[in-house]
Amino acid sequence: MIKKLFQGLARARQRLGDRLRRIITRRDPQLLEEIEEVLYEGDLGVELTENILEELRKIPPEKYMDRIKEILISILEGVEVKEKEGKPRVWMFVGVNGVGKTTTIGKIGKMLRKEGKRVLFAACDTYRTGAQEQLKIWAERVGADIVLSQYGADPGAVAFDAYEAALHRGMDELLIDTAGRLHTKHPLMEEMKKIKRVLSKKNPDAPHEIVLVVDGTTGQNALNQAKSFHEALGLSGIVLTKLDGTAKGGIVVHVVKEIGVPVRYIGVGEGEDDLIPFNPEEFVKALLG
Ligand SMILES: Nc1nc2c(ncn2[C@@H]2O[C@H](COP(=O)(O)OP(=O)(O)O)[C@@H](O)[C@H]2O)c(=O)[nH]1
Ligand SMILES: [Mg+2]
Repeated sequence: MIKKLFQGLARARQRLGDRLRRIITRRDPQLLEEIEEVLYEGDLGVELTENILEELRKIPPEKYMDRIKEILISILEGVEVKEKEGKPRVWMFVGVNGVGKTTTIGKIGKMLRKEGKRVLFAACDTYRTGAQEQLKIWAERVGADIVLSQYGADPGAVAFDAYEAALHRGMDELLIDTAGRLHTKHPLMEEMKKIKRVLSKKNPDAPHEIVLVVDGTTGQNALNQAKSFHEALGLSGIVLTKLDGTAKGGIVVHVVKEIGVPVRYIGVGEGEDDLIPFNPEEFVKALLG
């Protein structure tokens, strides 16, 4: 896992950690300004960049790297993961088109199956062509059950039926896939709120998890999506995907700092094992080297 994380973040590390180390070793007179530029370009955001610089001004350059690591780790550790119990535990996955929701459900399904859990997938993306089949393939691959639906069906009704089925079949985990775009006049957020409402009516604790999936390669866009989904739904966690092959790994820290929602997993590839449970310290080490 650690090796996979290190490989996945190679480009982000080049852009952030390796550059910082080079600059700090050179000890140019403009050292702090150069660091500022690298941090900013590393997608950490203006405010965090300023905070870090303020801290660096108080210490000698040989301590810079360690201090930057400490600051990033403390931000990432500063948000608490609150896991709710439930049988089934209901997870709703949200996010715009193409960010990796369906793939992430497949990968998390596999992890849960490895823990011996009974897993049901609910295909509530009733909009996108192929969405149902795509989730079905994942279900077969990882040994999960699945509730399918008709294209154009009401996603709230499908989620409700899937919840009933999960209860009836004694499932441990229900993972609900949703659409990133809709055919109805309903805006996406309203539809997502409706699914949430339908589930809570059945059980006030459900959905136990509302997980936003965002594409890490989109930088600032990922942050904006996190803001609006959190406002609308109250997220319990975030998954950042596609961190393999992007230099924008720093966005993870920026999102956590701005939104205050924990990152739970990161995606580092398209395969079924390319999902890594998020660990602040390991992540920062992989990002900065
Ligand atoms: N490189 C990479 N590709 C990913 C990752 N997660 C998902 N993808 C790919 O992104 C594309 C869209 O994924 P999909 O799950 O269909 O997104 P959805 O529309 O949000 O359900 C697919 O080609 C996935 O294989 C990841 O962590 N890394
Ligand atoms: Mg999908």
